[in-house]
Amino acid sequence: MDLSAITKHSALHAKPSGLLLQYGTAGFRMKAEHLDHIMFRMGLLAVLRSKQTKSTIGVMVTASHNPEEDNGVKLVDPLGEMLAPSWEEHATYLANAEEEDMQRVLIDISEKEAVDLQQDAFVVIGRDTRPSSEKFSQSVIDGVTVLGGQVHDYGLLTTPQLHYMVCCRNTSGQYGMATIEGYYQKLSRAFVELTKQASCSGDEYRSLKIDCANGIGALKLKEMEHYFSQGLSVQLFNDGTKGKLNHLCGADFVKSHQKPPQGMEIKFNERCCSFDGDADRIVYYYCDADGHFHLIDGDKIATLISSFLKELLLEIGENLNVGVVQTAYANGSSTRYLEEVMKVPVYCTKTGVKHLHHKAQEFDIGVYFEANGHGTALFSKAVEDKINQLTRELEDKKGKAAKILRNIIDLFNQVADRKVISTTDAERQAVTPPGLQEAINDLVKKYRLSRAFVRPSGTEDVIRVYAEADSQESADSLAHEVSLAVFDLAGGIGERPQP
Ligand code: G16
Repeated sequence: MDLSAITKHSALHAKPSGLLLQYGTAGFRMKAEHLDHIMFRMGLLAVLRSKQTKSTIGVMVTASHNPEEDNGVKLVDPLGEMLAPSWEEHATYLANAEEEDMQRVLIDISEKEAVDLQQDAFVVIGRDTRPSSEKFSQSVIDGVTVLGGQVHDYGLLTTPQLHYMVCCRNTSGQYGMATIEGYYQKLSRAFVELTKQASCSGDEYRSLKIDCANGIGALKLKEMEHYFSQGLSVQLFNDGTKGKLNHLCGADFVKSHQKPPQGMEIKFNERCCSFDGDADRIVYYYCDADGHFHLIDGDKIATLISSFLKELLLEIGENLNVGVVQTAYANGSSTRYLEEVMKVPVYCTKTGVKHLHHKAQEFDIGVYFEANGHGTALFSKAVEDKINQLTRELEDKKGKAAKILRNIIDLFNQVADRKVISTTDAERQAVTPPGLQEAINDLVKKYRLSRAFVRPSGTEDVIRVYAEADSQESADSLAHEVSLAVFDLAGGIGERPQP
């Protein structure tokens, strides 16, 4: 390692003094103006991780659902999964090192993780459409090159596309071609095949209105559209030509306001969906004949996917171990339905795709979704091999079900001072400050079929309050009462929460 070069380059990406940041739910996130040093340092860290794993590592520059002024960065591990927890700690350690300690911290991490510094390193980079993202990618590249790593900059990419590229490169192309073309071809082929096998064929089933959150999803869908046009015609909204990223649109807005995004009129029977800023969340919705809005969020998507998979498995006569993983945000009735009607075991983990993904890997088929629309289904290698074999052996209805499963496997991209409040039990119980959980318990008792919890966000400087009850009115009122309890007991700042 050329330590003097690191010191010199690091000074060009100097850390604002006193700024302490933590690798959170999805990497580092905050106002873009404070992040340049983090980008450079994550370039350095990606090189160490690449040397240690002898694999390609991904770096994604994005702040996803956060406002346009924010930015962020996350590292992607060799099989397209989120960074390993011990390396998240190293990321925080390196992010907070003072300039004069940079060399020592890098050596420290290398020693702890037995990194062979002579090993080659390769890092791939993607970025979203935020105004600050291009410059930040350059800072990541500076970090990678100063440590002697090689870089491939994919430029503008969605987060799932970057995960895909990393996985392809580390499986010598077995998962697919590590190009944007390869991504479009793999997914579109599986999708078009599936639509050919589908029993419903009317035009209304083959058109979709898509709210792209004024983000990268719009650019990528425009590139991809002609690959799948045989199976689906799409109409794009909030495509970034005028509105601001994630402003009054996108999956987070639609999910939390339970209404359509700005700029999209929905007629009865039209199918609609929203992405978030880096296109790794999706929620669907429609309006019924009375004009009422209906949301198909992550909970419902997980239920639909697992029911469909169970039907197909029944058809081919395979009794596989299917499990669903949710977070505390999952609506209680979706959990009850899955467990009691579908007879599928349901597990609850902490918020963050990394936690759900990890748990889902324990099953033959693990379906995981956060209510906010992040998720996928994971198929174990043994199941994938079995389904490939059945696709060749089975005929008629069974053969058709096996082929549908085969295409589903290809279609699902499988890769995949608020701290005053601390939580336990997969974030469903507040441990501190004292008295808060008791106050929430008392409030919950006042409403029928209700549940509520609070947790510090890992991506924004806010406390999230979740409430459910037997009517919208009761849920809103419970949420308000819980936010007042948080405000009073956890030292809220600014105005008291309004109903
Ligand atoms: C990220 C994570 C998600 C998480 C969300 C909100 O999503 O990847 O797993 O649900 O943040 O997290 P929190 O409630 O801790 O702020 P995204 O789409 O912003 O990358």
